[in-house]
Amino acid sequence: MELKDYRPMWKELGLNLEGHDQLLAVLGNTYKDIYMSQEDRPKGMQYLDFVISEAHGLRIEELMETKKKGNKVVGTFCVYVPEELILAVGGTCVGLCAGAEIGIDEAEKVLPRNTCALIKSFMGFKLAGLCPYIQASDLVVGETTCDGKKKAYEILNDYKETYVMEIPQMKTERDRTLWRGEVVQFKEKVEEISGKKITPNNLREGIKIANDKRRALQRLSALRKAIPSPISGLDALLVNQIAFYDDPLRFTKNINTLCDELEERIKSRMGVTKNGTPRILVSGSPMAVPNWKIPFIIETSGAIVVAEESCVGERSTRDLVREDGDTLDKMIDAIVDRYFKIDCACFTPNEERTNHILDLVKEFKADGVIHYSIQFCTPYTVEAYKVEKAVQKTGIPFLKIETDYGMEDIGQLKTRIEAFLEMARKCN
Ligand code: BJ8
Repeated sequence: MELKDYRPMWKELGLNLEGHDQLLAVLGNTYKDIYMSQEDRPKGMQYLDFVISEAHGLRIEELMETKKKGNKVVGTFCVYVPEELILAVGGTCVGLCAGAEIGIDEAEKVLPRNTCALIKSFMGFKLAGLCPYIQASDLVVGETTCDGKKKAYEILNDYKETYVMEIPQMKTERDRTLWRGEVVQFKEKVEEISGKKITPNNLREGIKIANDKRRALQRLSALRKAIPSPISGLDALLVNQIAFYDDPLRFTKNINTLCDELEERIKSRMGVTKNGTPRILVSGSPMAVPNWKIPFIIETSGAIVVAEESCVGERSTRDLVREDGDTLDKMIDAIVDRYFKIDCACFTPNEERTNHILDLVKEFKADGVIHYSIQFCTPYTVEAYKVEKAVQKTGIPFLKIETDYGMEDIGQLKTRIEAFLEMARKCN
């Protein structure tokens, strides 16, 4: 099959074609090495392979098509941005967080070196002209979560206008009032850029689309409780990563088809590992595409990741928006309540997160917890202390890892993870 030439589209979007070619070459090789080398992958993963292969091609073409029809594309960096409001006006929400080192040299011209890799990566992608999603976005939405992000948006705003939502840092009634005001203001912003009013009817539809996507992801998550697990942690992570930029209706349909296949696998006791393989819960900073380093090391060291307590995982999918609201006000309240439950480490105090990790350990029969923080991510690195204390009480081993997107420490990490898995095996 002849490959389509997307270069005219990339040029029109203002991408740096040479750098972009290099990015695609590196991504293609990494994906082949990490994903295509796995054994016994479910057939349903072919859809995800296809989406990844067309992430900068067909999917961008689709975004350009919808823009031609007058619909808006909104780029976001955080699961706090209510997708329902964007969907209500026929818009598309795309995740802009990046998980690759490429472009970091450019980022370090405007950001301190000791900034977390996720922030440097999205800044680098913009400055080096490598991200077709930010180029295609009609609105970019930042948020006041961690200090690094909120200050970086001030700089990003010089290159691409960035609307910032204020996220409270505590969960009192006063914070909820602030958050409700932010959601209402964001609704008005979405109405302004789209030229469309948000009504109970179109918002109901937006809520349903976003909830259906989350239901499919919850279904996938629940199937990973089976022993042996019918899908690798790497593949499940990929599904959660792609959820941030694929067409939500098509994605939901394909993930439900994948889940049908996994149910069949479970019935015939078919898994991707043998019984007795240590089951690991990974918790912490989000892993944006193509950040596959830690699960790759874990799963090539004889263990399996059974859940991710992270925004690219459980944290962004476990709660639904109530669907019983019959007025716009009640629907907005349902959105406010749902998002207010997100237990990001940017909140204080944040006991919900620790309790949730303990629940996941039980539900997924985890033999060990690996806490992952991106280097220089203060919220998650500091919160790891409390998580460690809580997990230690359960008697299962806990490992704290801090790393960036580079590959230099892969040998050292592998040695530490292998030693940890020895302990996890004893708890198995
Ligand atoms: S709700 S986790 S998506 S803020 S890794 S940039 S926290 S220094 S990404 Fe996040 Fe929203 Fe919270 Fe989720 Fe800062 Fe840490 Fe970097 Fe982070």
